[in-house]
Amino acid sequence: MSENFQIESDLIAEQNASRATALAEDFDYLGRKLGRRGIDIDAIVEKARGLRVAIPSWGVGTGGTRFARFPGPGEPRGIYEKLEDCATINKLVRSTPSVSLHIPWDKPDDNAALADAAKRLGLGFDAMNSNTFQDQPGSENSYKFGSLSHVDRSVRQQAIEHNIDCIRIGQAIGSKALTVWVGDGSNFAGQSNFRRALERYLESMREIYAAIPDDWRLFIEHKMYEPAFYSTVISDWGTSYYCARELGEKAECLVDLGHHAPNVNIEQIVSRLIQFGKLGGFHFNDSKYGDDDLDAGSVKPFQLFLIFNELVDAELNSANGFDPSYMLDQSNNVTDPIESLVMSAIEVSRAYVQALIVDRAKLEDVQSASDPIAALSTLKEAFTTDVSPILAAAREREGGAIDPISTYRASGYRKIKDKERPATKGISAGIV
Ligand code: RM4
Ligand code: MN
Ligand code: MN
Repeated sequence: MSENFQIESDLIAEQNASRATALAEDFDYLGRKLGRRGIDIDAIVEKARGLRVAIPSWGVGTGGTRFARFPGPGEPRGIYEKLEDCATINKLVRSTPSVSLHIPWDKPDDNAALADAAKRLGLGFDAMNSNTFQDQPGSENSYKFGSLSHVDRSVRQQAIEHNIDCIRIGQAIGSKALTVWVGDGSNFAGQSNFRRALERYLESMREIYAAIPDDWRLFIEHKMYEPAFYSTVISDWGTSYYCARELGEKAECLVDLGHHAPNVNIEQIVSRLIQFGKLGGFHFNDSKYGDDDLDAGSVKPFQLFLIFNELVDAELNSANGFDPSYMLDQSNNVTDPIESLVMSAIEVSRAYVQALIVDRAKLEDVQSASDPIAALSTLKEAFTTDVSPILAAAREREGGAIDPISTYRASGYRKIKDKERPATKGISAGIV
């Protein structure tokens, strides 16, 4: 694998050199502007350097819809090539050093070899993702009518064992969490007994929880609909919170931004989960209608900022046990997935930095004075500040690119990978 093409640090340095003067000017200007508000720009850059967001192994493949998939050139043909692409994203943005594996889509043949390969590329492993929403070739039982909540004990057992398998693989490669999302639910009124289905789910999750190592976390990911369209077993954050509480301390709730009822106030849900000590993490993406899996920050950047406003508030108030884990969960259907993931990682950092520069003392004052206009303008002052120079400086100080997309394009990476990775029949990278 080592002889495969990688973007060299020299190219990044050369590309950065041509942008250094402009960045210095913009940084200087922003530094003075923030200085007038009593904010030290370098302290913000340091915080931005510390932000981490994981890349899902399936995200670097081109995704598709129910109708079609349009594969792009040079797609990764297996987990090792996916790791190469993840490493490329990290080289450019430096905030994505870990990969979240999906089992069985990216099940390693050899755990130790995979862990080694990742290490050589400067990567580690984030949460493991189990899959009991599809039947796997050769498996005895079908998930057509559910998995962890299925009426038949033997189907539940198979789903439980699969999750425990994911934990074992994760332990071998250095992961510290398991994310469980189930497609369980119903398509017709009366098809399922809501209460019993949840009882069965919990009973199964108790067995999985018992296999969670002490230094691990178990994330419960809720989703209101799809693939079940009448009801889902873990439909919302309330159900997720109830289950996490029932299971115990290591269980927490994971918020995927596309998994809610339309127009729901997600930032308030985030605040509630923080307050109740159960916010485990995020799957970032954006949407217009449902679980669209569009690029983070591409449709509703203000919402992303408001979510980070809650996260930063918790960070500054050292909320109890607050340590959420971040991942991008997108389906990149019409773009080069590397470019989409680079942009999305930057948008997540942007929302974080914008939230860091909110004048919190002022916000509290105007809240106490019941002054909604002043409250909104306090938030807007931060949201409308162009923090790009901070993001660029943070990347550069970490060895990344000032302009990641241009640098990526200048490297010719995709064209070279197209030659290196002749298409094999039946690649089904990404979400289909
Ligand atoms: C689901 C959910 C899960 C992801 C699958 C592919 O809607 O977001 O996190 O693993 O899609
Ligand atoms: Mn998700
Ligand atoms: Mn989803």
